[in-house]
Amino acid sequence: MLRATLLVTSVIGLAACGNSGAGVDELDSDDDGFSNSVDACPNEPETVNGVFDTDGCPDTPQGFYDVVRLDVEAWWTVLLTGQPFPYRPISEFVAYTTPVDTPCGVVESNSASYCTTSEGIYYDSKFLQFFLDEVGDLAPAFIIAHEIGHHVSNIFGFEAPSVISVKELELQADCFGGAWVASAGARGVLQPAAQGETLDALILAGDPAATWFRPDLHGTSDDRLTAFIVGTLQGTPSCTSPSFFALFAPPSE
Ligand SMILES: [Ca+2]
Ligand SMILES: [Ca+2]
Ligand SMILES: [Zn+2]
Repeated sequence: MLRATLLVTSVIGLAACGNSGAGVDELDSDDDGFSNSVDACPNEPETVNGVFDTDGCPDTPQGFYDVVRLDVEAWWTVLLTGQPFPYRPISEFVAYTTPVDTPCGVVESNSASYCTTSEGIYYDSKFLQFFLDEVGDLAPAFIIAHEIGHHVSNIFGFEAPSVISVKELELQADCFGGAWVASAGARGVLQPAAQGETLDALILAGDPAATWFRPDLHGTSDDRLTAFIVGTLQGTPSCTSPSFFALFAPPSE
């Protein structure tokens, strides 16, 4: 577990080279990493996200989620261009604060979910805010990438009943999410993992809280970390291969 965590941390550490920070000698009055010369808000520290935009002004969490969604979808679009199953965008990306009705039923509080019927994603904004505040920006970004990963599984035909198990779908979404995190890190579009922003927390983030901790549905933490690491190191094709599923114990009955 520890070795695996370190491995992934080093992958995400690649993002550090893309951070737009102040030079060593430049004045940064609000100490947000943007020197006054490039900071449109030199006395209001940038929060939420310092890499997707470079103005130095505080961003809204919603704006951050929207940018993550667009980046993940643009990334998939490029990856699947010319492939047998080209990417098609999700139909909607809906924030809620109290449970709302969707074509897949009423969504739960403190969750994020993908609905195959509508091909939409629904998330409790308090749920993402919790991870943003307590873990860091990588956590809600990963949750969004994981949910879009379910959409890609659907495009590929894995969501059809009894193609692969619910647990395998979850691990595949973790793998797809990991592949995006690695890509975002390499492209410098995601703030480097802050101290204390651990992969364990990432792996625990997302989907209905009531079922998240059930290893029979989602895999154990070790399974999820393994799936994430495979995605970060080997990219999306590895997430659909028989050797990927062979890494995990079959779902318990
Ligand atoms: Ca600044
Ligand atoms: Ca900004
Ligand atoms: Zn999921």
